[in-house]
Amino acid sequence: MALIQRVFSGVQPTGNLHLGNYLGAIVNFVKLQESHSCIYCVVDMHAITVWQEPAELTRSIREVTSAFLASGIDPNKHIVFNQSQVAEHAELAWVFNCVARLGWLNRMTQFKEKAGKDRENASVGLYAYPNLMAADILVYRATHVPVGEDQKQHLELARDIAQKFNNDFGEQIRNNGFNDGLYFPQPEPLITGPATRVMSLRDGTKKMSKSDASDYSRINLSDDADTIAQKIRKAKTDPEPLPSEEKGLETRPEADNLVGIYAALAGRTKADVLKEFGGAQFSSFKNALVDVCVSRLSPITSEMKRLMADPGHVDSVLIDGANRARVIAAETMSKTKDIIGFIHKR
Ligand code: AQP
Repeated sequence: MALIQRVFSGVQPTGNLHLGNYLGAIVNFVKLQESHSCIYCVVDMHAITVWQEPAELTRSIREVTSAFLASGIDPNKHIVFNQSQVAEHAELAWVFNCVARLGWLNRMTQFKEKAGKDRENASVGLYAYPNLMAADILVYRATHVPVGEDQKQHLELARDIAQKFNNDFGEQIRNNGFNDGLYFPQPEPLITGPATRVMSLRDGTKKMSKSDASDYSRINLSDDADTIAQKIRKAKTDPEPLPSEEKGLETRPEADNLVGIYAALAGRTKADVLKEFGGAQFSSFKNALVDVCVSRLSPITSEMKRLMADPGHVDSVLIDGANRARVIAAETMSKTKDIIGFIHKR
């Protein structure tokens, strides 16, 4: 049985959707629509691994969906839905809880960072998060996963889980018609573009993140032009003018980050941007960065606003997408049950 080249990726509805999520993930989601069959998911079950105010969670699910649509994801040609509507994600995640090894999860750096010193008080869900992520991808037997750099380790774990499942159940997989013994594919991470790791505007060594306490650390997709301008003007820099070549950015994380953001937004390379701005002071470069950022983001922000004012429409997109996703997920789960040896209604 040939595998379809299928893309899956998700974004958590945890508020403060930012430029890093947009450049590191959503821009690539949009591009991949031309070449692949794509499934884009608002991963609300991942969101609740840390506390979410219920009303705020509902709003954030609609906000991420609106960002997908406003950025150019086509929910008719592809699938857009929220994870909790397709129960098979949780079902397969349980199977993977029994495939993945504790030692594998103990190595996950994101859990260590997020649980911090108060590890005993972290939810079990936060710890098992990578197994659910593997299930999200593999319940569609997806082959390609566009993500930012920070998700690389979780993707490797998903590949290990797929491989162990295929090894553990090799005989049953063959008996179920998969002659090569490969039921789950090894999903390939797609970490592409000049902004796979957008850094904080306040500290060029820290990732731009939804949970950073300072709103000045990130540009939110909901920020208006004045707010964007203010945040970029206040962004941390160093006293030197911009270098003319990329190697001059090596020890200057803030300069590197701003040049990378400019390049990604303008669809240019960093080298090309430095050819134009090499020798310039940050004040003039920041003005140009404000212009490109506002012109690129403001149509998205205003379309998001329009969509957010029509929650009935957004919800109907999610329900329709979930109905189509469920068909694929149910088929995978049914075969998975056959392979494991569970009795179930076909
Ligand atoms: N700074 C970033 N640069 C590039 N890509 C990024 N992504 C996140 N931050 C950056 C990518 O965005 C996609 C969706 O991320 P997510 O919502 O699933 O969760 P996250 O990685 O936990 O996002 P944050 O903003 O970093 O949240 P917190 O503060 O909770 O840790 C993913 O593809 C991710 O790689």
